[in-house]
This record gives sequence, C-alpha cells and structure tokens, in this order.
Amino acid sequence: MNRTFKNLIMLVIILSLAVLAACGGNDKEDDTSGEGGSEGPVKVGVISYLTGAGAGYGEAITNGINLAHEEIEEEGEVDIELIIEDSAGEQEEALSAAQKLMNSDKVSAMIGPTLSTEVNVVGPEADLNGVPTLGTSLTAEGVPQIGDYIFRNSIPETLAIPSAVEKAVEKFDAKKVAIIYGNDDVFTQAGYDVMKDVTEEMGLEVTTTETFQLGQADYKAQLTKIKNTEPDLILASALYNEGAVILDQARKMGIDMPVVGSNGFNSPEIAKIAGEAANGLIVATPWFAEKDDEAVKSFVDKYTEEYGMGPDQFAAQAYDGMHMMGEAIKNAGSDDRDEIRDALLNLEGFEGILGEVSFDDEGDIVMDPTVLTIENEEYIVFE
Ligand code: 1QQ
Repeated sequence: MNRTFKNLIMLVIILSLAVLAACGGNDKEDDTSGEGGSEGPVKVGVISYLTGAGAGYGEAITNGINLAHEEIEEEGEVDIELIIEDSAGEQEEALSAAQKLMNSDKVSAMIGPTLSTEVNVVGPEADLNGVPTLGTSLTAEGVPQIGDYIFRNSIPETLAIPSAVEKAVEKFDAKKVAIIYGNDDVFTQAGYDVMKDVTEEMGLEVTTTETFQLGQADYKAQLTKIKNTEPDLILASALYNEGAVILDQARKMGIDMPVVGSNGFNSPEIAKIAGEAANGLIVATPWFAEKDDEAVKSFVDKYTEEYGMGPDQFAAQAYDGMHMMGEAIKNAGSDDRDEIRDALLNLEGFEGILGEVSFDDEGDIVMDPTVLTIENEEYIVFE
C-alpha cells in the first residue's frame, strides 16, 4: 500500500468514527431528554425559594413535595427522581435553575418556581422547551396563560382576595379602605390590581394607596398617611417578610383597624415575626389544617410527625401538586414531556387534600376559598 492510499483509509476510518460518535450522541440525548424510552426513574425538577427572606415558603413547599414523593415511591407504581434547586426568590437564579434542570438534567417535568415574579421568566422558557411545569404557590393573574406547558394548582388572587374583602367588609360594615402594596414584585402588584378592582366593584372609598419595596424596613411614612385618612379596613398585598413588619409597625403606631392580606400572609411566619400584631389579620386560602376530612387529617399527622411542625397552605398545595404530577406520570406511562403535559391536562376529577381538581377555560383551578383570621397567633376560620 502506498502512503497516499494508507492516508485515505485512515481518513475514511476517522470520518466513520466521527459519524458513529455523532449518532451515538443523539441516541444518548434521546434516552435522557424526557423523550421516552429511557430506563430508570422519571426525573422531575423542583425550583424552590429555599434561602433568603422568604425561605419559609420554600421550606414548606419542599417538605410537602418530599412527603408526597415518599408516598408515591412507597406505592411503587411509578419511580420518580426529584432534583431540587434553590432559587433564593430571585428571577435570575430561578431561570438558571430551570435551565440546568431542563438542559443538563433533562428532567421530564418541573414543579415550581415559588414566586409569580420567578415564573414570569421561568414560564416562557419552560414552555419554549416543552417542559410541563406545575406551580403550587403562584397566584398572580395569567400564570396558566403563559403557555400550554404551564400549570398551577394554587388559586389566583382574583378568586381569593374578593372573598376575604367581602367577608371583612360585611363583618365590620366597612365603607372606607386604605391599600398598601409592594410595587416591585409580580405577585404583590397582581394582588393590588385585584384589591383596586374589588373596591370599585363594591363601591368602597379608597382613602389612600401606599407602596413599598421588597426588603423595606421602615413603613412609618406610609402608615402615618394611612392612619390620618382613618379607613375602616386596610388591604395589604405583601410577602410575609414585609407583611409581618407592616403589621408590627402599624399596631405599634396605634393603627388598630382590621387588615385583609393577600396570599403572602398565608404563612405561619407572619405570626412568628409579628407576634401578637398578627392577631386579627384576615386572609383567604384554598386549604386549612382543621378541615374535617380524613385525607387532610392523615396529611397533617404525617407531616407533623416527619417535620416536627404542622403544615401550612403552601405545604398542602405542594403535597397535592406532587401527587398530581405522580398521577400524570403514571397515566402517561412514560417520561415523555408531551405525554406528561397531556396527562396533567386530563387530571380533572383528581381528589387531593385541596378537594377535587377542576379547571376553568383558562386552565385555572376552580375552588371555593376559605377565609381565615389569626387569633392567639393561630389561623382559625373567620366568621
Ligand atoms: C406568588 C405568591 C407568593 C405568596 C408565593 C410564596 O402567591 O408569588 O404568586
């Protein structure tokens, strides 16, 4: 063989190997991209607010997910591997967590993120990648509308806030309300929009509308204005960290009218931070622990035994959300992202601790919220 011919054969071998390697690469991708046919557990990514000012939300959510996951694995009908990422409540971190889960871990589906602010960046990306994503704590207007792959089992503020305001107005015969809300967060702004609409619909006079920012420490300027306008009720849209401080400072300033809060106030962190100042708060929720229901009782017992404290609404929604995901994966019978998405859509009638799941035309959960108040630093039904 002359040298040229030898070189030619070498070149053919190298090119053939390169082509084989490329095909092999594709096969690998097919096996792990949630496109079906892979061996082993179905990967589900979780994006949760686990560190930072609102970590109490993410802790409850992750506990709820882990508990449901243990039950799913015990039942043994599907095998799911959870990959949990911290978003620290930040848009950029939530997005990079989602990109890691979708592109490196090749998850078949995701649960989360915790905040509406985060889903505003994660949602469009997940939808674009065709990764079914289920939010369990998202309450701003328009979440399922982000795209066909975006779901939530949490009730929107458009459903929760009006029921709390109506009950409070009736009970206290309120005519004038003051509003305070965070204007740098998607959820707190969405809560404000609903509060404004409700006051218009109910013909309530708004004495003043005050704003604040995430992490603000001093609310005296806003609270002084509210105090001077003498409302019958205060409507507040905030996450717990700011919401609890507002309650504390208001009570210290002698502002004693009732406060109706948005979904951010549904955390025991409110009473932990504000103490007695949390008493009298009014808030609507899709779930509460004292519900007379066997499944709810069993969940509360198991959760308390496992984590040494009772579950809140966020834990309950996450627990149901994980079971919904498990059911969808079981029904899909595959790790295929599209098949899991279709199975999530077909979950109508699923019975969880939040009640029976049904969706409206927009993909939002339909359910009657319960209105709670805080008494002795504990949530009880508001009557
Ligand atoms: C949202 C919320 C928060 C209170 C979740 C923790 O409802 O961001 O939509």
